[in-house]
Amino acid sequence: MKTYSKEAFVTLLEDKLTRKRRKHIEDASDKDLYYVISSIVKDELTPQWLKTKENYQKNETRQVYYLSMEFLIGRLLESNLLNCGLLDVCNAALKDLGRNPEDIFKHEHDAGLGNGGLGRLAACFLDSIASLNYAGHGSGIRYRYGLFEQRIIHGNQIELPDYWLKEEYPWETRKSDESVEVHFGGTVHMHPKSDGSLEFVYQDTDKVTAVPYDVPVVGYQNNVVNTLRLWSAELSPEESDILSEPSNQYYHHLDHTHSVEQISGFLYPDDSSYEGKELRLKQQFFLVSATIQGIIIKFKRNFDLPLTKMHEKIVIQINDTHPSLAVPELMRLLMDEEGLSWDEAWKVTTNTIAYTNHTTLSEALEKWSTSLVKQLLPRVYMIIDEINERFCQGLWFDHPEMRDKIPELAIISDEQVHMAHLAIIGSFSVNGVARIHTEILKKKEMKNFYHLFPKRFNNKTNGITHRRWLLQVNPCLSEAITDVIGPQWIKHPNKLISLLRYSNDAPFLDKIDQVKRKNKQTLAELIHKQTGVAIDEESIFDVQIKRLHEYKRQLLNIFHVIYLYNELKENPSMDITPRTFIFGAKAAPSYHLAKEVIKLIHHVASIVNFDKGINDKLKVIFLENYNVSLAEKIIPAADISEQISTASKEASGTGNMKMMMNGALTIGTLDGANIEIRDLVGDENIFIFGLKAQEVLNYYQHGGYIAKDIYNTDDRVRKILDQLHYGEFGAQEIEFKDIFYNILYHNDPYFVLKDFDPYIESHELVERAYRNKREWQKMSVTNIAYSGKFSSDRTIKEYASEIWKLR
Ligand code: 26V
Repeated sequence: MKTYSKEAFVTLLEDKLTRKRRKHIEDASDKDLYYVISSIVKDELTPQWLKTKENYQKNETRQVYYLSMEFLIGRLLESNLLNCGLLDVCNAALKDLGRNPEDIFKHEHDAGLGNGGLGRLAACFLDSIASLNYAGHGSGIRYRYGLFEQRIIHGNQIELPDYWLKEEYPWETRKSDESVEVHFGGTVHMHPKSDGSLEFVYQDTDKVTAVPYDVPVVGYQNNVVNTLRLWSAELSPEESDILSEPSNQYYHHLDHTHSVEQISGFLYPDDSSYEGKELRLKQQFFLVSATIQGIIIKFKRNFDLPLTKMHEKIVIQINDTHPSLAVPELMRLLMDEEGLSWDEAWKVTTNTIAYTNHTTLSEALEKWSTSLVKQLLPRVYMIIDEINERFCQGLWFDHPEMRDKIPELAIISDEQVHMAHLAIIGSFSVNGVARIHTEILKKKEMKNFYHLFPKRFNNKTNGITHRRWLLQVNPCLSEAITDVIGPQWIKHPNKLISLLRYSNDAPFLDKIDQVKRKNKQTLAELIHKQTGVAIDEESIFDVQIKRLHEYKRQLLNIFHVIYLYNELKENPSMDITPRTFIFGAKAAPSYHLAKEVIKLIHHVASIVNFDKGINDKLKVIFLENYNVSLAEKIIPAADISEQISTASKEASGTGNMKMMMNGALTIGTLDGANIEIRDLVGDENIFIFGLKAQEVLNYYQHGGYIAKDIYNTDDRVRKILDQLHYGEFGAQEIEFKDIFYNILYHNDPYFVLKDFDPYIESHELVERAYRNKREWQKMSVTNIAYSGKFSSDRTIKEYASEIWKLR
């Protein structure tokens, strides 16, 4: 891409401002500048975007499509400037003009088209695919409403709609000429054809037009621009014409319009429990059908190959089971629309689709009722049924040792379609997202499938884009790193390992310390502005930011805070390093216990933060509306990263990687990717505590443990729980009975009490370690040095070479 001098950039800016907004720079608002700079970036990248497409066409490049119901992309202006190589000059130009870049960037609405880890992973992957020069595209839904905006009122979470498209979204381009039609409902009729085969004719279906909106995905300074295609549901043009004709069916049509547009209406905000909602199934099919139709159209246009060879050029990675209808839909399109036989279509399908699993939580496993699938997608259901029949017969004849397992393995059983089974059976690769997670899939959750298809299973430990999560969000740390090891780490994050040579270098350690202090100061200002609470910048910033879920155990964290508070009340002169506990978390709107925990955190904050008796040694901060942009502010300032899930439950985690990369030390269980972090940095550079996965699984197998025993024997625990139950803890009118009962009478399903003591002990080690600043800085540098492995560049290279077979 072009380079500009500062002066040239200012001229460009002025020129654009007058032409696009009819303003001089002095009169331009930050929002004007936001739109104008975005437009400059778009102009810059458009030729490369076209060229990238042409290159793929000309070279008939093999391509991957990453299908996901969620892309949590956050803001794009700053990262696009960075990747186009324009960030420095833009910042310098703005500074000359007396403008603050941050004030401008924040006019972009944070695109929250995802719930959490799974959606953010998809966004990081797109960045790495483009930056590594791979031909890969994202395909998702252009929800009119993203993940809800969280407000807290008296400690209660309130959800507000996130109408992110209220104003123009400068990054998208509507491509109506590439629209396709998606059909729902109706009936299927079979007609014998002259060659003896059957023709399937659909009648009385509801037609929905899928209109693509393309968002550019800019590679890091490599002239590659790939595409994230987001589909929007609209009424078909003929049907919208009907609305303008006089008719006594007007309201009927209006109602129909509404139900069509609903399909891309909003993102489902629940990532903790599966609910068989018809609209969600419609969304899934809408995404899958539109995407695969688009793929087939392009394949026929760009490749000089028959569709029986589609898998030689195309691979479709499905992000969890949410897009697993890709299996029957690809079958349907190849057979009914393209005339392939069952066997030909099956060969293509099972060589094209690859599936990533992101959770072993049984409550998140997708199962759709057969009656719903039959009614909404009659032909697709016939195909699922046939896949199931053939699979079960194959088991019966080819695997007599598995005969008694057929009901467990079938796609259809108990009048439900088991989407994970469909995904495994219909794909050539099944991967977990961290080593332990994949092992649990192979040995436990998907044991029988692993027995049948051992070669299909593989691990791809997650990663994050170090460009956004280090280079962009922590420019001072990045500069300090570059000063000592040079800039190669930016293209080759593994080079961060050279930092180990500086883990005893006093000037470098001082520099790292200075940067952390500055980042903490900045966060402290934000916290003060948002919450009114003044925090001690010298205190340990102890951070837990992630969705609120019982298994992630924010409850264990707040119990630790209550414990410290109780100790300080008993012994106000106790010598502890001041701590600031920072939380950010959205609860699914219908997740009662999760909302109770949010309320508890606020309640504890309201007492602890204002108690003069503890000399400001503890502060509890809950930052409202945790999202990508807020994460970007918090992560560079973290000293401690809380990764304390019940072992075996967190598939990988990615926040752990982001904080490690920014020099925070992890306190965590041996779960998900924490294990791989520990393996690299060594026990002396991480705080590991608590039950191990195998111990947790053993307990589950034997009906859990007796939580009451701990309540009865550990005074600290009993005190905390009694404070919750009997309202002694601060205001009398607030009680947390549901939390109390869940722990004591539902037997603490996530082992909060069981891990309480080791957690407290581990925190004591943290506290002690922090007192030795030099040692702490060394540990911090060691963590940064080893974090290169967790760049999504490494992950994507593994996907590309082992699954996608891309050049
Ligand atoms: C689950 C569900 C359940 C059914 C209804 C809708 C819905 C929507 C999203 C989800 C997401 C659950 C899976 C998930 O987010 N897993 C997370 O994936 C991260 C990326 O691999 C990983 O780091 C986290 O450990 C894992 O919890």
